[in-house]
Amino acid sequence: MIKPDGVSRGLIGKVISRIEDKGLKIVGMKMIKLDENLAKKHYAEHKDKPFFESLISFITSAPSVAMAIEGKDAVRILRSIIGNTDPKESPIGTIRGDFGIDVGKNIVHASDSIESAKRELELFFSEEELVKYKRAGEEWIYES
Ligand SMILES: Nc1nc2c(ncn2[C@@H]2O[C@H](COP(=O)(O)OP(=O)(O)OP(=O)(O)O)[C@@H](O)[C@H]2O)c(=O)[nH]1
Ligand SMILES: [Mg+2]
Repeated sequence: MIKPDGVSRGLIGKVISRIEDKGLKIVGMKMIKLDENLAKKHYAEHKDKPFFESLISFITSAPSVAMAIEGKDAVRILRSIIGNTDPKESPIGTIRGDFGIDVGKNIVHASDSIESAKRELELFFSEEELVKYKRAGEEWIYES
C-alpha cells in the first residue's frame, strides 16, 4: 500500500515502477481513503503501542493506494523492496531508504507474512476485484 504521504508527495508512479521492474504482478489496485474503522482493523496488532493514535490519524489523513501483488516469494521480496520500518535505518535502494526520513512517514506498507497478507487482502479487496492475467515475459523472469 502506498500511504498518504507517498500519494500526496506524488510518488505513486515511482513505487509502482519498482514493483513492476522487479517482475512482480499487480493483480488488484485501488485508491482508497481509509476510514477509522478500516485503519484500526488494518493496524490492530499495534493497538496498545504508544504511536497507535498518531498512526491511525496519519493513515486516514489522505488517500492511499492499495495493491494486491502476486509472484514467487512476493511477501519477502516486497519487504526487501520497501526496506526497514525506519527510513533512517533503511538502505539506499529501498523505497523507504530513498524517499523517507521519519518512521511515521515511511511512504509504503507491505504485509509482513503470508498470514497477514491474506488478512489484509480480505480487508481491502473482494474476490471480484482481483484479476488473473499473464504478464508478458514471465518466462524471462522465472526459471520454470
Ligand atoms: N511514531 C512511531 N511510529 C512507528 C513506530 N514503530 C512503527 N511505527 C509506525 O507504525 C507502522 C507499523 O509498524 P510495523 O508494522 O512495526 O512496521 P512495518 O511493518 O515496517 O510497517 P507497515 O508496513 O506500515 O506495517 C510503521 O510503518 C510506522 O509508520 C515508532 O516507534 N514510532
Ligand atoms: Mg507492519
